[in-house]
Amino acid sequence: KQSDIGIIGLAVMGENLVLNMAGRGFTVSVYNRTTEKVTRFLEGRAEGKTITGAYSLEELVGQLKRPRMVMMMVKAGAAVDQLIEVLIPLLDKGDILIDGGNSHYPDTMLRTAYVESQGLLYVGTGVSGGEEGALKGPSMMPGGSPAAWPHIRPIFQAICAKVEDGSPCCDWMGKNGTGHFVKMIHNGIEYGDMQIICESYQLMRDLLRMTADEMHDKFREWNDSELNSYLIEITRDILAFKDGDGAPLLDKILDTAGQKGTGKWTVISALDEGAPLTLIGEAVFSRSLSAMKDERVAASKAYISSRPHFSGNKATFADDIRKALYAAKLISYAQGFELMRRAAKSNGWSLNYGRIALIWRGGCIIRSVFLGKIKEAFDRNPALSNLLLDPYFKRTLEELVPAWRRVVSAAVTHGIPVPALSSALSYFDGYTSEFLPANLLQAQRDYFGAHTFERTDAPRGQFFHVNWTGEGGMTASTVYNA
Ligand code: NBP
Repeated sequence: KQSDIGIIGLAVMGENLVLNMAGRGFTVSVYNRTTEKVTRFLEGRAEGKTITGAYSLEELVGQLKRPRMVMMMVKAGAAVDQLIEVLIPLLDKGDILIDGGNSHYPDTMLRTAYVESQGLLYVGTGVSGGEEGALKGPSMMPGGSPAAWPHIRPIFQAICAKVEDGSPCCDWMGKNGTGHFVKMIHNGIEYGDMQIICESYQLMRDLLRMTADEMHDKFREWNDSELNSYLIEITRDILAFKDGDGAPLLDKILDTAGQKGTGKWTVISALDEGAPLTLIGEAVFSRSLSAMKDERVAASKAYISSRPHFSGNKATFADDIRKALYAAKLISYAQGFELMRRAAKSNGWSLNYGRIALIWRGGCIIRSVFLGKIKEAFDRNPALSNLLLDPYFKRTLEELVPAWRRVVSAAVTHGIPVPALSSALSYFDGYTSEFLPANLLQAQRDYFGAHTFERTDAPRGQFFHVNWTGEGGMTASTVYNA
């Protein structure tokens, strides 16, 4: 009997995804480069399930129904290209190659074109939710050769997470790199959400001097509010977790953050697209600053700070922090969706933003009740240019802004760093400003480089140059946007 799908790579993600598929009634063939892992898996967690082992790629391909579906769950990068090269000659026209790893979307764009040129179909799919998601139902973001979707759909939509009404957290994102692009944005948003939660925690810990148990209670309350989400939930539980000696384990964890690069990719993409993704940018830089532990320790001794004590009402301020956190979250998602809109335009993709919000509602790290609000915003207006213009966002932000300003002001006066909460507020103030100081910027550019400017009293698109010093000529630069 032939298998429905073949999986290459039996590390944490591959193994759990295979068990998920088998649990949903699919037959799966598995292969791993280090073949002992195949035997170990078959004799262990896979025992008695509809899972067949293969000890070579030829054997794996020979075990599959047609059109064959081969899914790679291996380390992103060179391993994927090597496997593609070996697999192409083993597959036939119309067979489907799927990359379920965290590949960078420009790589997936190139691979899709290459694999399609060989007569095969290619899918790059984001899989989010870590180990538990892979086993119980991840959020899945496939994109690539459109003809592959009807074939992979029954399996993907069966194994993925579901929202309360049963809608699957998996849908077709679009052509070539869209799946991995949307997964990258998901990871960037994850960086932002984590950062604003961490800043809120620091404000409670260092400004309000709250204990871990008190903060645990706050996060528990917050998780029952519109902030209800996986990341708030795990933060609540982390704050309650005690070490062997009964003290909070969190207090003993070194404050240097690691990163694997997907946040950085998101910010690079924002810079390429000219999208102001300020909050996620600050989240990435904050991890970098945190990693400079030794320098920070030395600098903390060099600059003896005289941070004033907080003298306001703690309970009210803690609630202000909740509001600031929610406001910044609204901004972060508005910025993230804005980046998607721009990248879609420059790559010729048509992304369905409401569908993306729905897919992230379950299974993944950023799952939250709030994503339902984004889905509703795009249902109201699929062509919405910026989430801040949606009536729900507008009403909510107007309500939150006073508390948000109080939190950022107090953080600044008390010397508590809040790069994400404050940069999001500056973005909000900039986005909602009719006048920014870029008139001066344009004057400076014209002054030193004859870059020209538009005038408020002349039609847009008409460019002027002025001989500011009387010494320069009247020749304008042709590179207006330099
Ligand atoms: P890893 O990223 O640790 O990759 C290990 C797997 O890749 C092993 O099966 C290994 O085989 C295989 N492999 C390597 Br390394 N080089 C290979 C090559 N040249 N040819 C064939 N196989 C090769 O596994 P993971 O943590 O399960 O993640 C899998 C993918 O899913 C990654 O792209 C990851 O970024 C992504 N992802 C991970 C998570 C997570 O929470 N871990 C979440 C979402 C997405 P071997 O046994 O022979 O060394």
